[in-house]
Amino acid sequence: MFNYQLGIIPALDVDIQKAKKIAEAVKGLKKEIAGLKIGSILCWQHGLPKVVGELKKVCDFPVIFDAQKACTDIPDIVRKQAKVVANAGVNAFIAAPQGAGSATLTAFVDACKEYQIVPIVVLEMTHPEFSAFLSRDAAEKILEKSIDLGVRNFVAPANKPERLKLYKNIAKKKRKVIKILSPGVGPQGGGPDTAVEAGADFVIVGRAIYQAEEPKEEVKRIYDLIDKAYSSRKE
Ligand code: 6CN
Repeated sequence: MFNYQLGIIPALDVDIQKAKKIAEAVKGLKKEIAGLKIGSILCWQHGLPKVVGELKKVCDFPVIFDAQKACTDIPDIVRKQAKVVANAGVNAFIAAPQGAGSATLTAFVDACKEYQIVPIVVLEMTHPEFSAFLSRDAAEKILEKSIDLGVRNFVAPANKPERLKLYKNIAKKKRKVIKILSPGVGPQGGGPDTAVEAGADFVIVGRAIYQAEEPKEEVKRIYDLIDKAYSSRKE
């Protein structure tokens, strides 16, 4: 699914009419858009199958479901959640296992494999004090465990570029290539270009796109920035 080298993932934290309008506006941007991220704001209101169905009527981008946040329960429930998500037509599912531990993460990855959706794992979050209740090396442990389970796609903060470098280096030491999807650009303080320079492969962008007067133009503008940053990046 993420065979792209680089791309933008609009986060559609809006109502369904607006989500469809944005999908319609960007549907021709095949090089720029790597997927669409949907989450609780859309899906608690309208239901996951309906949201996925409506978006797929408009465009054929992969749909990434970010339950904000999943993979937080007992392993049995997490397995069932992955099945429900896959049956709704979702292509990739984001996990945030920070509060749930290793058995839950293992069940999540296993179930994603069984139901043929791509598991994506959040390593650390973008907002201040996110780790107040976590051990210091929680993110590194999640990364190591996830890589061992076969996960290759991760979410890590665009507004903490030094952390992106660290995660890419940990993967390199394990002789694995990972992709990083980075939220936190614009209102959360990160730059799409500085994130890509530091190791992000995809930028997840919510407000900067859906609040723009011309979402399509904003996508093109951001792509231009990340494309230049990628060309100058040293792997
Ligand atoms: O670009 P915005 O700040 O408007 O939105 C960022 C999007 C939201 O959908 C938020 O839930 O990225 C998500 N996100 C994720 C992890 C994280 O640490 N911080 C985030 O903002 C994810 N996935």
